[in-house]
Amino acid sequence: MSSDLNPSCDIFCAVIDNLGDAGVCWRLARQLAREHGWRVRLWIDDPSPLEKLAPDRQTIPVEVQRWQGDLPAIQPANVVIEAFACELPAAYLAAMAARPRPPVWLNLEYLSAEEWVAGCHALPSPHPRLPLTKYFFFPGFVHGTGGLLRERDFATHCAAPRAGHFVPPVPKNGFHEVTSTLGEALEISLFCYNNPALPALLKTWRDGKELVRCRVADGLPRQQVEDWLGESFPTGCQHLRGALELHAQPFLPQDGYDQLLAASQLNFVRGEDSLVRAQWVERPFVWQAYRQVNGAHHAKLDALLDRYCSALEAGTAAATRAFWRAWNGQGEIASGWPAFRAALPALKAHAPSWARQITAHGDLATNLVKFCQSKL
Ligand code: TRH
Repeated sequence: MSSDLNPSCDIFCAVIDNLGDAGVCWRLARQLAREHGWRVRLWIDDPSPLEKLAPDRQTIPVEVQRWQGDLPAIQPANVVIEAFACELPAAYLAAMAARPRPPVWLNLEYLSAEEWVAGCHALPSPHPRLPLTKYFFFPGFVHGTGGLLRERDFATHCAAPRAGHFVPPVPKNGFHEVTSTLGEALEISLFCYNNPALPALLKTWRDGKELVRCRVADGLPRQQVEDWLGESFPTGCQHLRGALELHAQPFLPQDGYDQLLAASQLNFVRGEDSLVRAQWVERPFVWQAYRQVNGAHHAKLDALLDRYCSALEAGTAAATRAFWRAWNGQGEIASGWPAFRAALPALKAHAPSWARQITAHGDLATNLVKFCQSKL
C-alpha cells in the first residue's frame, strides 16, 4: 500500500466515437501525475487518439496500457477512476473487493451545467454484491460539483506558443498563398460535429463585408467545408471565397490546440474538453453539444447558456442564446450572425470574470485528490 500522499491510480477509459473520452482521461491522468505526484496507469481500449492528442506523452509519468477484455491478474490501485461509466473488468472488480482496504472507486461523469448535477456529485453507490462503494464524481461549473479540468500552468503554456505547435498552415500541393484585400480579419477557429447550419454560416461570412479567417479543424469540420467548396480542401490548404478565407488546419496536440484557441477571436467548439478549453483562453465561443437521441443535449445547452449569460446585458445575452441555439439546430443561423457578431466585444469583456467564476471552487484534479484523500 503506497503512502496516502502519492497513491496509485488506475483510470479506465473506453473510447466511444470521438476524441473527448481519450482527451479528458489523458488530461486528468497527466495532471494527477505531474501536479499531485500520483502513480497513474491509464487503461484505454483504443490508445490511437493519444498519438495525435499527446505525441509527447512518453515524457509524461503516466503508464498507458491497452485495455481489451479482462485484465491480467493485477493489483488494483488505491484509487480507481471509471471514466464515463465504462464498466470495469470483472476480474479487476473482484480483486478490488478482495483487498483488505478496498480502493476509492469513482465514476467520472460527463460534464453538464444542469442544476441537478451538484445534488448528485459525490453520492455513494454501494455495489449490489461486493463490499465496494462507487462514488459519482461530476465535473461542473459551480460550487458543490467536482469543478473543471485546468492545469496549474495553463496561463503560461497558452501565453507563449511553442514553435511547431501552432503555425499557420503552409500552402501545399501547389495551392497558392491566398491573400485578401479586406484588411484586418476576424480570426475564427472551427471545431464541430456534422452541422446542417454550417453551409449557411459559411455563405454569410463569404458574402459579408468583413474578412473572416476561419481555421478549420481536421476531420468532420474539414470534410463539411470541402463539400461546401465543391473542391478538395486537404490539410494545409487555403481557399478564399469572397470575404471568407478558409485554412485547413492540421490536427494539433492538445497544448497546440489551446494555443490556436488563444490566438483566435471566436472559437467554435464541441463536446466537453474543447468546450472547457475555450473558456480558459477567455475568448467568445460557440458550443455544439454532443447530440443525444432524446434531445437531452438541448437541456445541457440551455443550462450552460443560463449560467454563461446571467451576468450579460440583455441584448448580448439574447444574441448569444439565439446564435448558440441556431448552431444546435434550433433557429436560423444567418439571421443570428449580425447580432452575435456585434456582441463579440461584450463577450470578450465578459470572458475573464466568467473564467474566474468557474475556477473559484478549485480545478477538477485537485478536488478529486482532496475527495480521495478524505476516503483513503
Ligand atoms: O471529440 P469530441 O466530440 O469528444 C466527445 C465529447 O467528449 C463527448 O462528451 C463524448 O460523449 C463523446 O466525445 C464520446 O469533443 P471534445 O470533448 O472537445 O474532445 C476533443 C479533444 O480533441 C479535446 O481534448 C481537444 C482535442 N483537440 C486537439 O487536441 N487538437 C485539435 O486540433 C482539435 C481540433 C481537438
